[in-house]
Amino acid sequence: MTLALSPPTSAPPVAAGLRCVRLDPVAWARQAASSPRPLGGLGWGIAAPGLAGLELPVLSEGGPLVDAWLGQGGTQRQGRNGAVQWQADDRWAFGQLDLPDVDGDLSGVARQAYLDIFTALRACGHTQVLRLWNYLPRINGDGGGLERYRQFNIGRQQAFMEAGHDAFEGAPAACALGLPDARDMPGGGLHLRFLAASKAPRPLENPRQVPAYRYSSTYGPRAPTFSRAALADAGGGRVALFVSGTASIVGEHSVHHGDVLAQARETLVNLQAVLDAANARCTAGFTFDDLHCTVYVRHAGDAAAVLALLAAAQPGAPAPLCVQADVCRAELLVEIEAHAFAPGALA
Ligand code: 3EB
Repeated sequence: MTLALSPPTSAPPVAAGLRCVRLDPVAWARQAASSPRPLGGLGWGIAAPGLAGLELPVLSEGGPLVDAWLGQGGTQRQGRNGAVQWQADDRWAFGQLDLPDVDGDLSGVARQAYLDIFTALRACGHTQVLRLWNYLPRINGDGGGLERYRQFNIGRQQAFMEAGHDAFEGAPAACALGLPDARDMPGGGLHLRFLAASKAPRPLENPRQVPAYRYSSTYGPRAPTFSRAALADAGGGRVALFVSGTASIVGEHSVHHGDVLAQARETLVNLQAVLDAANARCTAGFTFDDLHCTVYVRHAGDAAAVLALLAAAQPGAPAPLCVQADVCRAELLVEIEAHAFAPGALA
């Protein structure tokens, strides 16, 4: 008898080292039950076994999926510190924190969330953050005298400084997006995800932009705490590039107000500048086609035009994920983040 086996379309390679695979929910469940188990994942539009979902509408074809982060394999440890749950192997850790929404000042919640992350990093033995993902509801809303994103930035920077982590140069690659207003939904609160290692990554900046941690008080009393990108050794003779959320900002100012296509084009120029910065610091020779992108659009109706522009810039790349989310400045209509892996070494 012949068994009809489904093709192993989303089966991850067995190669050693850090990698990320985009899995449909069925493939995620299979991967979560086999070896190596993922260190963790970002559940785009879904909650799955062992995975708190990010309740963002998925606009790209294929629907909800999971970005699964796989590490060394081998022995895994897991733990809980404060509100953080983490899973680690000998080289990497992935953690998540999911808190209920608050209506009042977010700065205290953000500070405590980050202090919990730093405690978890010490507990799991991988104290260096490679990448952070931040999601909060009503990011552009008023939290009581100050925009909620700006309150978040106050608490985040405070925690970095209190815990002795670099709040300026050397801050991790990150993104910060708004969830749809969903106070009554289980997924409506603060959601943080992080990937960490024992060795600090190499932070990168974009010469077209002021470092975000040096933004003036025009954009809030405390600056956001992130670098434009980071390079890290991914094992197996490969380099990992983590590109932070990238938008239509030149210097420190948002440009092309009200014009999503012009914003998307400016974002691509910024992404190229980050690729150039990366290629000056490693031998990988990253190109646009290497970028596994996630596209955030404020308005669902803008997705098709932005995706067409991106597809033209990276004809050889895997199809990007596109989700609807609020971007952290009210005038920004689109933001793109990415990760890439390529053979090479840090230089
Ligand atoms: C910007 O360049 C756009 O607060 O962690 C991008 C990436 C943005 C990360 C963050 C914010 C963050 O300022 C917004």
